[in-house]
Amino acid sequence: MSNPKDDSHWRDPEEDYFQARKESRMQRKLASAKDRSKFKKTDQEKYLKNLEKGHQQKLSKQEWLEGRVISIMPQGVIVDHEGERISCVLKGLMKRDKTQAKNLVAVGDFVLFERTHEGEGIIASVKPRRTILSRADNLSRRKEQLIAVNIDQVIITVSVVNPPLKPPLIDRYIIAAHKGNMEPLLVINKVDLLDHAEGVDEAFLEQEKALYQELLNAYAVAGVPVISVSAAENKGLDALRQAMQGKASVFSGQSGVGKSSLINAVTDLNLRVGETVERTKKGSHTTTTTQLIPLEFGGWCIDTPGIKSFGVWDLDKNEIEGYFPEIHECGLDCKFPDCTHSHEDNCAVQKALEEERISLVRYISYQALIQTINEKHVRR
Ligand SMILES: Nc1nc2c(ncn2[C@@H]2O[C@H](COP(=O)(O)OP(=O)(O)O)[C@@H](O)[C@H]2O)c(=O)[nH]1
Ligand SMILES: [Mg+2]
Ligand SMILES: [Zn+2]
Repeated sequence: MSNPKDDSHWRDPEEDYFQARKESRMQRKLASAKDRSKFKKTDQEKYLKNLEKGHQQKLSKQEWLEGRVISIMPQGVIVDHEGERISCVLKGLMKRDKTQAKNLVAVGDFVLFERTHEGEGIIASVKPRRTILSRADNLSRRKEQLIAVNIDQVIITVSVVNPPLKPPLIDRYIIAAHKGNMEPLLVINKVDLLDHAEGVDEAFLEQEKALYQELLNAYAVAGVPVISVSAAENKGLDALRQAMQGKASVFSGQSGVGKSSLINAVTDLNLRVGETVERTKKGSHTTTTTQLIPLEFGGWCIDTPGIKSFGVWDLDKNEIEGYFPEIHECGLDCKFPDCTHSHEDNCAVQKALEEERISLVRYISYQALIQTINEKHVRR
């Protein structure tokens, strides 16, 4: 975690723009103040004195306080300042900065703010973000949506049986974590259901068990840590706590996998469980908001409301193989340097698949990602 007290990197989004405008305005005012035809001498001195005072006030930068954005609510941006909750608005000029119109501030941001009233303030600047978890905007896929920033690890939460494992989604989250400069951690929840699930088809259960085993092997090979847990039966929770200690983690994954249940189980919190997407006449919305929660054993965590689909923001076809290190490594032995590992002769990846040195699940997810990007390019 970077030190929030180190203010050498604070960026004022208005500074350059503001400074340039202000200087030229000041020069004009000084010039007109010096114009004897407009001012009597005493007025002139008074004016220059005031001007100087104003300038010094600007330099002293009032009383800036540091804080961290813990949630973004309709009524304001909630900032944690030494344990106190401050409801903040954004300084007007920040809002006009069109280049970052979306997500001017995000959960996890370190900000400088000015206190206006008891429990209220105005955010003036945002510290550069160390890590970013984002996704492609649901509708357009042309916009980046920030989920959380300055987070150390993405806890990719999945469940077995209900809802069942979805490997391609796991891989998309892993890529998003790496791209955003974070560590991925795969948490497989509801393992109790593998032993005794009621009303579940036997064949489906066997298939799910086999997939579960394959994922354990596949991610060991791919270098992604995996923890198997059961929030219902308190299994694996110590290992999860240990992995979260002293870090900021974001729980990501489909709704219903047990993110809120797991956070409740490792902390003494009481987040609402079973919260699903609500459908209204105006469309659907989730009742929960993304929130940064301080952990009593050290660190922070974020529970995210259900996301129906997850697309990796700004993913280039050429970088995909790099996120599948086991495929990339095998691919070095293919006959053709531009081998797509799909139909070519002497493809080392195909050979490794046959010999089960590469997981079929990871391979399918790799090909699916390439396919999605190919389709996107055709549509454009
Ligand atoms: N069998 C079983 N059910 C669980 C487990 N963890 C959570 N659930 C149930 O799964 C449902 C969804 O849990 P929730 O925490 O709201 O999931 P979220 O949408 O990811 O936050 C709830 O009905 C939970 O009781 C578990 O380890 N085993
Ligand atoms: Mg939840
Ligand atoms: Zn190949």
